[in-house]
Amino acid sequence: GLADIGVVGLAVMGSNLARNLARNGYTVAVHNRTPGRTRELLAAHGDEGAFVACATVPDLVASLARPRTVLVMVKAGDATDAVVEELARHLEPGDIVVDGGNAHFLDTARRERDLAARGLHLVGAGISGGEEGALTGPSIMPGGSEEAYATLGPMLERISAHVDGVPCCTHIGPDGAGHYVKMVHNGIEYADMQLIAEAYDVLRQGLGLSAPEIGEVVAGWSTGDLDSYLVEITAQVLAHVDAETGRPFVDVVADAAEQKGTGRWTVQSALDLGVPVTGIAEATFARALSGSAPQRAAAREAGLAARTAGWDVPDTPEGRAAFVEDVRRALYASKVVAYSQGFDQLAAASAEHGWDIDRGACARIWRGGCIIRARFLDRITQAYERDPELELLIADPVFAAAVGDGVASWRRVVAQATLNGVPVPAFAASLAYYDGVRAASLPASLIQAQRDLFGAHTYRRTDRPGVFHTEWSGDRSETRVDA
Ligand code: 2AM
Repeated sequence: GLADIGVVGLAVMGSNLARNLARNGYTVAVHNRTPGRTRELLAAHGDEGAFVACATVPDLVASLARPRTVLVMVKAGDATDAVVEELARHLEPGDIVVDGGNAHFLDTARRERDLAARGLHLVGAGISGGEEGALTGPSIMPGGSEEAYATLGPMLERISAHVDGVPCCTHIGPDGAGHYVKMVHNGIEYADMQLIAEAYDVLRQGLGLSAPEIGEVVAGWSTGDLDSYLVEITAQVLAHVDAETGRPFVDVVADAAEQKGTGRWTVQSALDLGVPVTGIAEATFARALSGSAPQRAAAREAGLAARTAGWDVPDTPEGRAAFVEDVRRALYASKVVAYSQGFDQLAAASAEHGWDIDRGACARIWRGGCIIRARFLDRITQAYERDPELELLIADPVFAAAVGDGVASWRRVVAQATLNGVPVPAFAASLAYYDGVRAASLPASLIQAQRDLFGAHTYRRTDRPGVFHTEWSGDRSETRVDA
């Protein structure tokens, strides 16, 4: 019979998704530019299900049932354009091309327009979960048309992770919406990782704990609010000992974090939308700072030193336990703020592009399969069920109470870290955001006055309506300029 779906690009992600589809009973046509990879896949895993090896794109297209559905898993950028274009030349109206790579959402929107003009569907699908998730059940964020989702959705939902029997896959919205949500997912992942790293650093420097000791503390966090994949793997990493030196593994890993770009894209888009995603931005910048070897060397050589105040932690079991609990609460509060900011960005992008993104559904499909999977995403889904138009996640009663409970701890941790020269950019930025967004008044009044003085940019008044300008270089009289 004809194949249910084709997979083009059989590097690890493509191969594992093809295997996942085959293991779920689909007949999968597979093709790779270099035929060796196709042969290897069939030799190693051909017995897991029904595969149809295809030497060429026309062979692949000929082997598929209609409407034909082809999942493209090649490098983002030029390779995706080349493969999508070759497929488009051989497909027929109504057929569906799925880009499962990490494309920029604007590229996805462009490709969708190009294919739509030829009667074809392009679906940009964000896929999270790494190699393991691709094989056993990832979180999948498909964009594209309703019509394409009707054919594609059931297959993707079946191979996705499931939590409480609910698939971690839903139709996100038209054109680039799926890749956009995946991008913000990755941005949130940057923030989450940075926050955990800051908690580790504070425990290490504040209490003098070793990496394995902190690993035990972090493992204990898995039973509470912080229960998540990232916390779980952090405990594993911190417990790991380097075989060669016998030292804790994190002590032999170079402290220069790399990035592939989705965090940067998230922040770039947030700047365009005017959404303050300070947790994600600080996490992205922290990676950049860590990798700025010449600047770090120059700062060390210049002797830029912290004049530290000393840690205010009673050297008793109770005092140390209280400090650990402060760090745990600071981490949770910062994390809630970082997620709140990310969901704010989703709302702004959805409004800007007319995508109608359901934020509760995004939280729901992130509960399993993906890197930020966590128990607390259930609470986010519930918050958006209570109020689908929720203006601010931390204004939801449950989250407002949770953050409120942690705020004293949060302030103590940021203050102590700052007094002792330990950088906590994401903790501090999240706390500053919290204080900014809840403030009854902000010094933005002074900014507006400054802008009016140097650029006649005008201002509004607190006591009456209208737009005003003061003649700063003249008699300082005020005129209403909107009348
Ligand atoms: P290859 O095995 O022939 O290199 C990840 O690099 C995947 O993308 C691989 O399957 C790779 O195929 C594929 N790929 C990269 N560039 C490509 C291109 N221009 N055309 C087709 N496949 C490409």
